[in-house]
Amino acid sequence: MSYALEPEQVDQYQRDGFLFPLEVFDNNQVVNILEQLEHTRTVAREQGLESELTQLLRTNTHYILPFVSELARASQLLDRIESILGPNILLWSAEFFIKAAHTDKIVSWHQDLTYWGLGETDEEITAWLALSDVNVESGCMRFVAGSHHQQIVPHRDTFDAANLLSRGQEVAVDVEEDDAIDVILQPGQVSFHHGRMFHASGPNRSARDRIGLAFRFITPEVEQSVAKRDYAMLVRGIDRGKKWIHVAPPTRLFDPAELELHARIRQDQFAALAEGAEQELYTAY
Ligand SMILES: O=C(O)CCC(=O)C(=O)O
Repeated sequence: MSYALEPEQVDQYQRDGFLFPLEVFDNNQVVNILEQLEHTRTVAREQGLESELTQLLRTNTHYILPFVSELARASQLLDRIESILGPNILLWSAEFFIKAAHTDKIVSWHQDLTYWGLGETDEEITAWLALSDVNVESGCMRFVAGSHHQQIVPHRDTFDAANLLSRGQEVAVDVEEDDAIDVILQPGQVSFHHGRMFHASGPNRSARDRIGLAFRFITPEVEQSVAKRDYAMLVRGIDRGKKWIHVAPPTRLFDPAELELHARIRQDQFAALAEGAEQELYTAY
């Protein structure tokens, strides 16, 4: 069975820079994913990794959490990604965006590609998986339709501690907030967005955690132009190029060698993320 997008959905993505809601995982699968996340927390506690857990969950989780790398390879997800990126697909990052119940944490207006060193490419797409009810009250993302047709606009760093982004970065241009679209998702649904999409999200005023898992897919043609080297996991097709260091899926939760590699990757990618920053970054993206 193919989960490929309809041509009209591809057109819609090209026109608007986003597409949602896509029914990707069912309720049982969501329950299973949340159990795996809970198990991850338990094991982190047992292994003395609790203080690092927020950071570990925020960046490149596909290199250390087997269930995340498996989810990324689900045909329900990849068939749809292939409709946009073509047959050869790399997973560059997988990141949990968790806003605890009644929290002021926000994400300011930004374009993802600004600090990744991947240029202005059209060959990067985020698939954001909702693992809880994601709505205005719980701090859903907001998109500005068509904003991906612009190049990367100047951003300024705010280093606001309430911001989930590394530099509290925000676009230094006016955003037509009244025209923004609320990305309301049920658990198991996914939204796609383009790497130059203007997007943001507000605080979680609800009584439950708002949990999202963002997968960043690229094609092998995308290039890292700031960091000396960069890494990705081939999840479909082939990559005959030499632009990416391929990393195999993790073998078990928090394997010491895989944790070491995860730290090295983060350090290598840091050059791109930190370029031009005037303060230390407090999260990775
Ligand atoms: O989860 C959020 O609220 C923001 C996520 C985001 O900015 C992204 O996935 O690019």
